[in-house]
Amino acid sequence: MKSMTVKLLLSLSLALLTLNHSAYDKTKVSKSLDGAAVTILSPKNGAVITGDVVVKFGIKGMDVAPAGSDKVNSGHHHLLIDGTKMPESGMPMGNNVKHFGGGQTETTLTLSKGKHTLQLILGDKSHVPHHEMIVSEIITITVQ
Ligand SMILES: [Cu+2]
Repeated sequence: MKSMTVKLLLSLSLALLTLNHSAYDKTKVSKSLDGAAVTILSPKNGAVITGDVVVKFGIKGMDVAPAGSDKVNSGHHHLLIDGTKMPESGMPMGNNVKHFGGGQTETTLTLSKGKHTLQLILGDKSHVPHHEMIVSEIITITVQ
C-alpha cells in the first residue's frame, strides 16, 4: 500500500514537472558554462557620445558562432536597446532585440538624442538564451 502511494506521488509530480516545463524544455536549452560572460567593451557606462554609437561586444568563457552553428559552448550576441523586459527563458528572442546572427562583435547605432540603455544577451544557434542566461550589465549612455 505504501509503495502504491509513493508510485502515485511520483507519477503525479512527474506530470506536474512536464506541465511546468512544456514551454521550457531544459534538455533542449543550451547550457552556459560556469563563468561565461558577455560585456559591452565600448562605450563605457555613462559615456556621452556625439553622433553614431559604436558598440563593441566582449565575451569570455564561451565562443561566438553564427546563428545555426552547431559549435559547442557558443552563441551570438543580441543587443537590448532601451529594453524594459528581459527575453523569456527557453524561447527564441524576437525583434525586441537586435540579432548579430553573423557572429558580429561590434555594431554602429544611430540613436536619437538623449539617454539610452544597452545590454547584451547571448543566444544559442536558435536565438534562445542559454541556461543560465548570459547577460551583460546594463549601461546608460547619452547621445547629444
Ligand atoms: Cu539571434
